Amino acid sequence: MHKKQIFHLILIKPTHYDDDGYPITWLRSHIPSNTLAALYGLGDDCRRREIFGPDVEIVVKPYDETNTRVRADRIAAAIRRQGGKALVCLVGVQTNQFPRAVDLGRQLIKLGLPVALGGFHAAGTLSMLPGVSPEIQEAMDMGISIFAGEAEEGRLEIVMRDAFNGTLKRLYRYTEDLPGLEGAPTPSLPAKALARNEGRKSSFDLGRGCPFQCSFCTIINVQGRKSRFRTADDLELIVRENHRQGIDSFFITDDNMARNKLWEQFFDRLIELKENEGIAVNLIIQVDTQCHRIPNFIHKARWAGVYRVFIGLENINPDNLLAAKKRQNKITEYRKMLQAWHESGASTWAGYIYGFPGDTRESVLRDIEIIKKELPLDILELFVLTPLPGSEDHQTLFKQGVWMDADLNKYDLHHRVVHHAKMSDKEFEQTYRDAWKAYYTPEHIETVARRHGAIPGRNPAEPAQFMTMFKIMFEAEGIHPLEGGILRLKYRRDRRYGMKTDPVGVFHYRLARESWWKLKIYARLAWQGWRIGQKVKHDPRRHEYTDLSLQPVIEEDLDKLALFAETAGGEAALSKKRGEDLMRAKVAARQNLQRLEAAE
Ligand code: B12
Ligand code: SF4
Repeated sequence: MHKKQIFHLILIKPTHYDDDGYPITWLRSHIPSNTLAALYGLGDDCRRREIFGPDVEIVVKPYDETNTRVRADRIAAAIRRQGGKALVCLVGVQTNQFPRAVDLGRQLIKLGLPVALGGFHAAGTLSMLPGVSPEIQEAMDMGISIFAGEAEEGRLEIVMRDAFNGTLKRLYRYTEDLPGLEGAPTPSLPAKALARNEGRKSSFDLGRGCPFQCSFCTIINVQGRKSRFRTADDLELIVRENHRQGIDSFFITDDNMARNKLWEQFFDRLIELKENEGIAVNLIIQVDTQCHRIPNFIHKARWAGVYRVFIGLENINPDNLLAAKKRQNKITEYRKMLQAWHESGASTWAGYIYGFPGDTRESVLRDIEIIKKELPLDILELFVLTPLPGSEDHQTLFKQGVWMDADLNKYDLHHRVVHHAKMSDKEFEQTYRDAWKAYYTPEHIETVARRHGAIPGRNPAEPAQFMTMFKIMFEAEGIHPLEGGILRLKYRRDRRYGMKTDPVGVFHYRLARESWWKLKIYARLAWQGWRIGQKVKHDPRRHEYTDLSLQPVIEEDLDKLALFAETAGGEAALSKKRGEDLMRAKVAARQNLQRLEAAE
């Protein structure tokens, strides 16, 4: 029988280096990469359509370096063994992953494999900066093909065809031409790859692009300000395909589900699948701070299966929000919005950006205390305000020639890469660490557990466990908790290009010492978190618990809250809100009068 030729499509989502230069890889990661899933879906579609004809079999293999050690030599050896042609794609490369991706590219090219690299760093830089930036030029000179833009509408196919014909271009630029998503091949990953994630979760996106203009954000300059969406049929297909593999838990990666104009159709379709066929899903979504004002949004989200929401709170100081052009965030709505989610039984996780020009050590630590006391929030994710290539902030600093750290590995929102206007570098970094510590105290973990314990049916041990995991990642692993996982893996030979490889004994001695030190922190904090959870769970009076953050929002009392009285611009925000409320009341009264007059 005629043997088919193989075309190997290798998809690698690179990780980035820790401060010692070792790739951050785990035995199990928390959430699968959506970019990897998106490209796997597109590659699989090319396989099904037999784009190289019936004599060529396309084999697609995904690697997520956050949960799998990537060995360039083994990949090359496997391809040699099976024969055929290949393309290695380094996918979804963010700025902080660019150095690692290039190091992998260097190894793969040396082994004779064609390599293409795409993702937010390439797309963001090429969209916002003049010409081609030096690190991208360097990668191209090394032989890596750079892809900037999105891969739908046949673009991955173009790159694959060029690789097949040995005519890969140095640069593929689609930044100005954003593809539609309706009916596009949907994100998916094989069950074997998903099994490397804790809890067998998968992820997908239902929309891309955002109409807002936050100056720190890269999304608008890469995915555009016009939103593009998948359809409810696409969603159903994704859910059914995954359900067949036993996967019913998903992270929908859209930056803001509440701004997706099809949100109701999506939720309705999921509710139908649940009620009519018993296909029930568990969902994590991202929303904005105004989502509770959309009639039925929270109710339907919960019914559809949403159990956790990521909220782009960003800051509680209106002056900071204004400086970042995040005008849509109204601190006057934060409490109502968080209460609405909390009462619905969902878990609330919010991002908080630190490092605005107006921030001081005192203001930041005070804000953390206000959040703890007045907002019913579970997880607070602190991020260092970072001029990410692709954002307006980065473009402005670049044009002004302001110093920005040249080490892209640090652009993980967990390191300082610029100087702050009011704090020294040392004070800035110390304040960041102290802000994390200030939120994740045992007392506050207990408070959050109690807030959940007061809701019938909620397990208070759950938030205590999550908060403890965040604390452990920060304190023991020294990384941002969003990059965390289960059991860190470290390999002597995988150290960052240009850093020395430690001799066998030295590396293992250091690893053993470090592991022992970490183990002690894990044990102490896990025990502490478990005890808090159990204490609240078994408290017979837990349903009676209440505190200021859970009290109904009474308009007249708003100015008593530190959220408005003590934050920069808080009072102005409150009086603006009252002005707007007054205007709305006046318009309503006028309309009412007109109606009455018309009736007479
Ligand atoms: C979901 C998400 C996460 C999830 C990731 C898990 C998951 N399920 O994917 C979580 C919450 C863990 C996360 C964490 C972080 N994230 Co994040 N995240 C996102 C988000 C919201 C969606 C990513 C996504 O799936 N996009 C859709 C995919 C399909 O688009 P894409 O990646 O661009 O890929 C397309 C094209 O680029 C192209 N393509 C990509 N690669 C290649 C390669 C080749 C060869 C080709 C041909 C094409 C191609 O094809 C794809 C399909 O069209 C984006 C914002 C956004 N809207 O994209 C931020 C974003 C990617 N994250 C960002 C950052 C900074 C981080 C963190 C460092 C922050 C932190 N400290 O938490 C960490 C890093 C963790 C890590 N190891 O990745 C930044 C990156 C900016 C930059 N220039 O670096 C973004 C853009 C948000 C922002 N702040 O501006 N993130
Ligand atoms: S930060 Fe969020 S709301 Fe702001 S522009 Fe980016 S995606 Fe839109």
